[in-house]
Amino acid sequence: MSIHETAAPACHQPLTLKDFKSGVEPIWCPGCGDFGVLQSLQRALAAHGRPPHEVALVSGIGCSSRLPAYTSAYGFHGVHGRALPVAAGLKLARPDLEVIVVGGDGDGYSIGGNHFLHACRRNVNLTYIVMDNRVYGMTKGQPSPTTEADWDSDIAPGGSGVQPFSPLAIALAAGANFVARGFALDVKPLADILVAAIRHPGFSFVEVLSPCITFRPEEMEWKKAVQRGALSVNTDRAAAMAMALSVNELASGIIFQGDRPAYSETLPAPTGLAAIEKEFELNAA
Ligand SMILES: Cc1ncc(C[n+]2csc(CCOP(=O)(O)OP(=O)(O)O)c2C)c(N)n1
Ligand code: SF4
Repeated sequence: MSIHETAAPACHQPLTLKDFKSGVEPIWCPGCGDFGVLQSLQRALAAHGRPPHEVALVSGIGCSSRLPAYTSAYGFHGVHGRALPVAAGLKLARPDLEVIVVGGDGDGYSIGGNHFLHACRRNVNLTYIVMDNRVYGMTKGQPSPTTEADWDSDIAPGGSGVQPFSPLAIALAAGANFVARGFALDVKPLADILVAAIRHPGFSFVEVLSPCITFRPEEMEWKKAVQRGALSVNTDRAAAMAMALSVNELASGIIFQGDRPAYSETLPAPTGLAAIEKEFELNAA
């Protein structure tokens, strides 16, 4: 365990993946990569050792954002693109909860892109998992900010012509304290990454390549193409950024573990309600 990790709290009963199942059957298309992410997260939560009632999963809208309903942890299925501010509020109000945010690339990088930047910058102690299938699955196949410029589809014939961005580079530039990429069908390695992300203080970002078998069946080729372990852990942000910009976009592993203090540790000491009221007092005279 590195000096930056928080220890898993002691738990009397060893937890298993089953403890994190809700009994609700996923309605994802058979073969959707999100099944792998669900299983990895359930494994990771069991390994982390906090019981379901101490965990809250927050999501936006999209196929991937349905994930909280499939676990026994608390869940909040909110508004498209707004999961991160909801989760930050929850974590600040209830620091005792393990708060994990999940969603898609459309949800997090497009409509929620602004929140993504500022969540990295604020560094509230959250774990953010993006199931990146490079498409809007739920709304039937529009290109997202990670879709290749020349991806040809009925909705964007010949491709959108817009270059995708690198979520890892953006997270690093904006200040995320832990950055990694996993592959949905590598369940065990992804679970290991998620445990490390959950235990790392501050804002942890895990980009997961999660194939959409319905609108992007060619992504099943990722099983062969993913470059496992091609990312290695940097503690220097500039070195991590150089790696993020130079490696293959299908490279997986942990790329950065930083030591920024989490937002709650950088707040000034509370002054109390009376002092705040005094500060805003209107002078009647
Ligand atoms: C404010 C708002 N705008 C648009 C939508 C329509 N909408 C629902 S899900 C979605 C995109 C889903 O794509 P993504 O987040 O990548 O998730 P996926 O379905 O691929 O898992 C959109 C545009 C919405 N529900 N609310
Ligand atoms: S449309 Fe794509 S992302 Fe949505 S459930 Fe089906 S395979 Fe998964």
